[in-house]
Amino acid sequence: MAMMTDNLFLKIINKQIPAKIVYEDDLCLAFHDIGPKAPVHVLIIPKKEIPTHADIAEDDKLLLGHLHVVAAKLATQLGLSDGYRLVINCNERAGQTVPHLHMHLLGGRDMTWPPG
Ligand code: D5M
Repeated sequence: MAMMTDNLFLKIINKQIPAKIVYEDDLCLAFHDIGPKAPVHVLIIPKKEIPTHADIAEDDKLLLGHLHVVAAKLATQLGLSDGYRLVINCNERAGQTVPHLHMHLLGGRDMTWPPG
């Protein structure tokens, strides 16, 4: 699927469209994916507008670390202590469809490797 031209996730951050939010703070938001690929599939996004992983800058180090801390806490809260996967798709060839950096937190089933 092609990358959207519209930043849908900014609309979720600004509460212009609904989402099943599981965590929010000043820096990030986490909500259930609308098309879950596992029993648990949550997206963790920065509130800062960063289109893709390739756009991460030196100044974003603390923010990116924060997203990982939130992901680890959510994984525990959502019952994924036996295993989970974090995925960031970067650009269309890797499957990114929404032009706002997002980390997929997937779990609740056995995973295969390598991913498709
Ligand atoms: O992942 C983009 C993900 O965003 C994909 O798994 C579907 C999800 N998505 C799209 N629209 C919504 C809304 N409105 N709510 C929740 N989740 C949504 P990518 O890595 O870009 O393919």
